[in-house]
Amino acid sequence: MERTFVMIKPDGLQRGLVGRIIQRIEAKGLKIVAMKMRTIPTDVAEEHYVEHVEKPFFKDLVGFITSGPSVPMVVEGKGAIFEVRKMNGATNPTKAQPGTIRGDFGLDLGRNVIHGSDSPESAAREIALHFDESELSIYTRIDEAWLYE
Ligand code: IDP
Ligand code: MG
Repeated sequence: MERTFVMIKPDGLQRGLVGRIIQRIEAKGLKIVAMKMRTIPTDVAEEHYVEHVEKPFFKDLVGFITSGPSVPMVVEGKGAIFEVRKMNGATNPTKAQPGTIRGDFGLDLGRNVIHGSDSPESAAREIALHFDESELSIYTRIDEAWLYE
């Protein structure tokens, strides 16, 4: 089953949104197979956002993402990568639709509450960067038969 890397950013945690965000992921039918709370070290943040290394906002982005605890997770399900991106909404919360996490909970481009991988390649890279294989739990959710054929 498809997997994606999702992370509630430090603003989401500080603002007490962790529970509501996890609730949306669970209610969608997506399965959380790994989750922890961790302040992301600078070298990991730089590697995570390596595609943006030349951008003017890179330093601020890394500074922000390492500024306090985040909640990284691995989420599994049919079309998980696309479904999470859709639930997260547009990168800029002022452009994100109501009903999306960023549209409902954010106001600032740099503080947009949540991250989701943008492709299968990014998902595999980000999962390996933030988790050891041993941290993933393989299990069947009791509602799975009611989610998919
Ligand atoms: P994404 O998170 O929707 O995939 P990306 O373009 O990959 O968006 O950018 C990564 C993160 O960098 C965004 O989530 C946002 O927090 C931040 N970011 C993107 N563009 C800007 C910008 O122009 N100024 C400041 N921060 C930005
Ligand atoms: Mg991105």
